[in-house]
Amino acid sequence: MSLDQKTILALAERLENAELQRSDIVKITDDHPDMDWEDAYAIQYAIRKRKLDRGSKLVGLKMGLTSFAKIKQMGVEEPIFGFLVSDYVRQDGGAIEFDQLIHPKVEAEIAFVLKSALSGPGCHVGDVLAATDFIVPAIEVIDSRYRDFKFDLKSVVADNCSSARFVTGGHARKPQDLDLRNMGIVLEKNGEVIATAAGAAVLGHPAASVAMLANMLGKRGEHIPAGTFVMTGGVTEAYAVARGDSITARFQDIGSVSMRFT
Ligand code: OOG
Ligand code: MG
Repeated sequence: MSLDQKTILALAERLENAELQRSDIVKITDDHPDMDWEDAYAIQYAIRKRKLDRGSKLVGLKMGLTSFAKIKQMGVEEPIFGFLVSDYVRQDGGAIEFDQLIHPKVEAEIAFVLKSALSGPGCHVGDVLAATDFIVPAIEVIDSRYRDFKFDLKSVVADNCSSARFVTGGHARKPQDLDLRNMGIVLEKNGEVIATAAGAAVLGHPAASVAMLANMLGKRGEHIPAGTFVMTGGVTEAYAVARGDSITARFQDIGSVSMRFT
């Protein structure tokens, strides 16, 4: 840790205010260039505590920057994780209030719901498949609190990995009934295809993303509890949306999810 507790809490407040007041800020490493990974996650956990203390419910976890498309788009090289709270949840086919967001982008993601807990180190794809209750499709709306989505890894970790909204739905399937590596995904905006991908876009196998999450949490003395909903990261690059846009993501074998920006 290079930052003291007071600074961690102040940065958490600054970032969460940027989210709640919909006003972007410059990346926090500009003021704190010596900030380390522990500081970055400490700020994220402080934002999580602020939300839970206010009555929000923790509803899942997410991995970010797990596909080559995302890594290339953002110019950063390592997967990261964040949390999902009830405030982010919207219904499948439902409205996303554009005015509550700064500069939203959408990404299609394969999500897992676990029936048993997972812990690292050494967690692998086999463990994840054995612990998975079912797989569902998701669309995540990311909305970096940083001006023009410009950040480095530590800044984006502190900002809860740009998390803003998500929708899940489709139809749940057991992992043994699916070919997760070859699962085709089509992302559409206003009825037009804007991106396509396969499950293997995420770390070679989307379950590898959940395993990596268990291993990253293991280093912190934490685990993924049974019942957790986990989004494994955007399979394609993220696409900017405007008010009035409709987004649909179609996933082979597990159905589709959609949202519209109003
Ligand atoms: C960071 C969020 C990454 C994903 O799925 O890769 C993420 C960002 O690109 O702003 O949610
Ligand atoms: Mg994402």
